Amino acid sequence: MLILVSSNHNMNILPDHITNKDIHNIASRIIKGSRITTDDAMTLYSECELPLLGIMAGIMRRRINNNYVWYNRNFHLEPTNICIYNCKFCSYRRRSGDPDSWNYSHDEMMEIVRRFDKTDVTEVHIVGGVHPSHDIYWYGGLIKKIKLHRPSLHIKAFSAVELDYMIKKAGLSLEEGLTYLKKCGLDSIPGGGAEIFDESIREKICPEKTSSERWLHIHETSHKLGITSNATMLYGHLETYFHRIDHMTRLRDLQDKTKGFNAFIPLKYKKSNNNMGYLGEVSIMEDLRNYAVSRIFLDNIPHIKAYWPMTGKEVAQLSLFFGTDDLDGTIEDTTRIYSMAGAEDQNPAMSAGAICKLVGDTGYIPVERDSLYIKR
Ligand code: V47
Ligand code: SF4
Repeated sequence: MLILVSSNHNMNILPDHITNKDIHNIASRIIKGSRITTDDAMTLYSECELPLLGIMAGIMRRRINNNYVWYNRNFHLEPTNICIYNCKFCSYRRRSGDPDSWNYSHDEMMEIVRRFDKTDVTEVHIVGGVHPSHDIYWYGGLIKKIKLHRPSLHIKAFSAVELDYMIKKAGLSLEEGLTYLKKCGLDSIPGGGAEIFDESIREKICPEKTSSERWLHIHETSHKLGITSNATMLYGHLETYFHRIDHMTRLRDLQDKTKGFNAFIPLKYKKSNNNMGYLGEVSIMEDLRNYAVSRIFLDNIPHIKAYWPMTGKEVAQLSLFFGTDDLDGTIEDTTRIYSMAGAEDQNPAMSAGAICKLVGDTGYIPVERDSLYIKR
């Protein structure tokens, strides 16, 4: 028997053949609604059968998100792929002058924004390389123009790495820089640049980049200023389960303090066209395991996002049975980050109707949201 309700109303979700006492114990705590520890997370990662992980993550996702799967109508704006850094996993960055590099002017980007004028997109996601010549006033000017043109468009912009550079370059404190951008029209911050927080792994894969401590401090400061954000985790490269749990622990601790994270987005390392390709990629089973453990562990972050341009549509759909509840958005073929890293969808775009069908086929209920997860 798979599911049985005992006389003391403590549901036993374990198949009879699971005899691991630790897993029994963790499952009963998940059912009761208690938080799992870092040791529990290690046990789940390394010893728990995948179907059972899916059941436990399903209990968590229903508690937090009912049977809903959230999506929005959005497009990306990627100002440049020229970057002062050279992260080893990055397939996107180019040197200035490279024929594959781009560096759009404000006018060119406003042209992209205007392309969506007659459509019902609600969000623009702006992220790109860290260009040495662009300062906070250049970025502030851009988002002011977008807001002036379309005030209702939510601007989710600039990874903590871009923010770090532009704010330092201007000689401003974090509070001053973020307050200035908020006044220009910044509504929320995406989750990029987190990679993996463990300093020894970070040193190997992106040594020059904003430190983990600074990344967390930027998000903490933005939360204090009322700017909510997302958090990512790049996995499937040199890190071990220990490093993933450390990463999520730092996020869970910060979220306990600020409650400013909307979503957690695990990003699987993709091997094409970068300097770490020799590592290959982890399996889809590993993706599902990782989604499930993150849903169970991060009990205080409301949404776990399956970013379909990275996973592919089918894995995103499957992940809904392993704790994810958010599929990001329609994207409108406006991002290059994952196509350049070898994602199967080279022109990522999905209509709202196609997203609803993809979700509906699983039995979950698709819900269109705004950028702050309010039903539209
Ligand atoms: O920080 C770069 C990742 C991130 C590769 O907040 C790679 O809603 C895998 O942050 N393989 C940027 N990943 C994208 C990002 C993001 C994406 C979707 C939604 C949101 C959100 C944020 O892309 C980088 C890095 O972790 N990345 N190269 C690669 N080869
Ligand atoms: Fe630059 Fe971002 Fe690529 Fe790193 S991941 S090289 S910061 S564009």
